[in-house]
Amino acid sequence: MRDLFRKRRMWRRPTELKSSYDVVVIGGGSHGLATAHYLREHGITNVAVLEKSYIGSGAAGRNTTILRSNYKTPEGARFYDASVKLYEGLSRELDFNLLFSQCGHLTLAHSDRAMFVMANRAEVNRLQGIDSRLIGPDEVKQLAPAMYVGPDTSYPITGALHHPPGGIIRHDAVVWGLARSADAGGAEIHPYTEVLGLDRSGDRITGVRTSRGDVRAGVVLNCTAGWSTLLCDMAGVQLPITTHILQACVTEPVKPFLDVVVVSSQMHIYISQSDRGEFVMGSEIEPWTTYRTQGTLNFLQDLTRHTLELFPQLEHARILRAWAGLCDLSPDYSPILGRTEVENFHVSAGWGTYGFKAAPIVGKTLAELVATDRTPELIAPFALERFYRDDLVSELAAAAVSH
Ligand code: PYC
Repeated sequence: MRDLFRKRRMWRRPTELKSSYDVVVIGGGSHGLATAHYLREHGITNVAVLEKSYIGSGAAGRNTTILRSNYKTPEGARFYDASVKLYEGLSRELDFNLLFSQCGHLTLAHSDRAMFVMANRAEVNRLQGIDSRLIGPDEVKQLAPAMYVGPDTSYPITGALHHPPGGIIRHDAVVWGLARSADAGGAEIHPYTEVLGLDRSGDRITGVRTSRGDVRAGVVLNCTAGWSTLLCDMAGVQLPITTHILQACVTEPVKPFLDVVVVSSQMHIYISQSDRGEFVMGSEIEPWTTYRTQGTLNFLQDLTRHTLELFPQLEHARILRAWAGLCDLSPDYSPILGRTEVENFHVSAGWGTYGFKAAPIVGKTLAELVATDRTPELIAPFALERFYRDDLVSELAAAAVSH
C-alpha cells in the first residue's frame, strides 16, 4: 500500500560521477537537456548533464515562455520555424503535457516606419512558409478586444505583425519533460555539480573538472547561458559575447481576458496571460553588463506605466513576483551554435532573449552534430567562425523588444 503513495521521481537520484562519459553536457537547462534527450535517437546514452545549481535554474526557468518564429533573416526564421514545429509535437513526444497554447503573437506597430519594417518581416516569413502577416488596427482589436487601441495614447496603434503559430508554453514543464526523457534514455543528470576547469590536450578537451570530481569526456558541450564565456575561456575559446540582465514580472491571477501574446518594441513590453490567469510581462534587456540578477524599481515603473496604457483594467492587479535572467548578446544578435576551434568542444551560446524558443531544435541539431561529426545545414549560418569571415546574420530587427 505504501508503494501506491510513494511519489514517482521525474529522474533518478544522482549517483557518484563515473570516471568517463562519451558526452558531457554542461548546463541543465532547456538546451542541455534537449540535447541529452535527442542524443537518445542516435543511441548515445553514456551522457552526463552537469548543472551547477538545480535543474532549470538559469534562463530556462526565468523566461516569459513565448514561442515564435517570425524572425527577420531567412536563416533565423527557418531555424525558429523548425523549433516551433518540434514544440508542437513535444508534449506527445515526451508523454508530458507542456501546456502549449498556440494563441498567436502580435507585434504592435505605432508608426508608418514600423509598418514598413513589419511588412518586410512578414514577406521574409512567408517566403519561408511561416504564417505571418501585417494587419490593421481593426483586426488588432478583434484579436485582442480587451486591449486599448484608441488614438489618445502616447503610442497609437497603426497595425501589427500577426503570427498565428506563436504562443506560450509552460517553461518548467519543458525542462522537467526533457529531463525525464533524457534520464529514461540513460543520461545521468547531476545538479549541484559545478564545472571548475576543462583539461585540454592539443586540439581536444580530454576531461572536465567538477566540484564533485573529475571525469574524462569524449565530447563536451557548453549549453550554458550567462556563464558561456567563462566556460569557453576554460577551453581556450573566445566568444564575442556580453552578458546583460533581462527583467520580467507576473501579476496575481485575474479572470482571463487576453488570449494572444502582445508585444510592442516602442513601448518596450511583451505581455501574455498564463493559464493560471497571471499576466506575465517583460521589458528590454538592461544596457549594462552584469551577473547580478537583482531587479530594479525603474523596470517595474516603466513596464507598468506602458502596460496600463494598453490594459487599464490591470490598474489594481498586484505584482506577485519579479525576476531577472542572464542574457548573452552576440554582435549580430544571432546565436553561436555548433563547433569551435577545439575539435570536440561545441557550444550553444549567445542567445540573447531567444534561447528558450530554440531549445528543441538546438537539442536535435547538436545531437546530430555529435553523432555524425557533421554540422547540420540549419545551424551552419550560426557558426562561431562567421565572426572571422565577417558573414553576420543580423537579427537586430526581429527582437520582440529586447535588444
Ligand atoms: O523575442 O519573443 C521574444 C522575447 C520574449 C521575451 C523576450 N524576448
